[in-house]
Amino acid sequence: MVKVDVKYTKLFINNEWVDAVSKKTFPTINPQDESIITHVAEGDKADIDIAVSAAVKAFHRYSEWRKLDASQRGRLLLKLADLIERDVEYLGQLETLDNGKPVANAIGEAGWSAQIIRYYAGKADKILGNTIPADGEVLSMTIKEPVGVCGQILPWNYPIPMFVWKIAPALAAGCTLVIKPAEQTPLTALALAALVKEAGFPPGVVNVVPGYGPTAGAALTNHPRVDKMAFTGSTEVGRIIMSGAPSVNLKRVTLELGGKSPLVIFNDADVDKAAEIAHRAAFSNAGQCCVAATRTYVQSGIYDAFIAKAAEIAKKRTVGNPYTDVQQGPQIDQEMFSKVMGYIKAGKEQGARCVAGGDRIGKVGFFIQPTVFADVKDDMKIAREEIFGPVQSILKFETFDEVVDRANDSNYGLGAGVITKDITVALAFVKHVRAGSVWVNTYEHVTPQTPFGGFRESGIGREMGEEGILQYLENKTVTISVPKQPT
Ligand code: TXE
Repeated sequence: MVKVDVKYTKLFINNEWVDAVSKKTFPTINPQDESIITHVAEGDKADIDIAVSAAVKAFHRYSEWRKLDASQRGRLLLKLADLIERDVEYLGQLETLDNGKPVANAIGEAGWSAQIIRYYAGKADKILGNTIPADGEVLSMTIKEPVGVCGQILPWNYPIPMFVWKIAPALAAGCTLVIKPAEQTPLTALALAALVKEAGFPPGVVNVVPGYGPTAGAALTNHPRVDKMAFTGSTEVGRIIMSGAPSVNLKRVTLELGGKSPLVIFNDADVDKAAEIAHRAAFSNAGQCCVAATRTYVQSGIYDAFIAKAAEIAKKRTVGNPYTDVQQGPQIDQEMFSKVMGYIKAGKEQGARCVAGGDRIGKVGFFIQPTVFADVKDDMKIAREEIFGPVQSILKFETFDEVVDRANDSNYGLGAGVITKDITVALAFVKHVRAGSVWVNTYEHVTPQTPFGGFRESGIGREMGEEGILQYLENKTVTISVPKQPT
């Protein structure tokens, strides 16, 4: 077992490390062996109130933060990116301890996060308004201003990238933040908070309050001084935030929620390549990925060959100690482990054909075999509900129209993919599928430059790219009297 030094376990408010007002702490668990890594200060309403006050003060019009030039905000973000890169190995190892993902992936995600920060650093002084040829004797223009104090609630599946997706556009825009990391993975958020301070962000601009959802998360959501909530997590909690947050003060809400994304493979695809893409699309991050392609539709002409290949790849997938060279670590916690095992049981009971995996691995730690179900029918639970584990469901189809209808028959609409050599079929699929991201002959290619988010119950708003920063800006229309002819 690798020894990782856990340096920060307190709340981060006003650039200081403080205990919770209640002095309470909660344990964070190592999913590899179910041991307690450490105890972390447990924020609650009282702590959220203090953190929001700090963020409100930091947003005051004469605060150090508000008086910075936009380009200086960009420079602070660039410094933060450099510090993340400096500590990339440590951050990755800490992430693996808390989350269980393979350390190479965790380090890769930390490095990628630095790139995301750089993208938004460059945007800080390129936030442009318009001049508008308005009717009348006026000059009109728009100014884009930061939305204000933002609450950001994070999930546990990609703790470092999720922290960065949230803070980078918000800070480039000039907002101040209170962040609640997921209770399963508070450690890297706190390590990143230390880097925020080291980079030179003024006190109160970024505050991190670990704690539980119904307490700290709800207090943030319902706080009247919070101007906007950004949330990534389950559709169930997304609904709570959507109904709760605006009812207090009409705060803005953006949501990145669950999915049941279809990947459609046509007869003309290279079976081996398609099976590899589909495998990564279903199993990356142990299937704990909002955009995981959990409905693999395969056309009848290549169906049997595809299943044989999909099962072969899944059986070769290496699962184990995430500090070693494996492709998959444990699931995040006991609850998710039990939930995923329940779906595997349901798949078997409802008559899907299990062609790989189907069981847990070992007796300690939340490890699950990469599992492939063939002959899945549209009404089975494993075809309809988000499993969030290493389970691939393969369904057979005959025609284009049939598969598009079936792909769209979901309340979700996060991602979709198509694999074909026929550009006409690919573009028709792009046009007709209802999803926020559509990939052609690839999958889950997500970049800082491209917006990400969902249709329907997969979310509201977009993160990343130009759209990502717009979610943290308000539009101010300015109209100035300018006579057409001076008197
Ligand atoms: O999510 P929750 P959980 C999906 C996935 C998974 C399911 C449940 O299907 O099986 O959600 O996972 C905070 N007010 N995704 O239970 O509960 C919570 O503390 C305010 C998809 O982990 O939504 C945490 O910080 N906040 C997903 C965050 O919400 C509340 C990633 C997410 O937790 C709250 C994770 C409340 N009442 C799970 N209750 C994705 N889109 O990538 C909880 N929270």
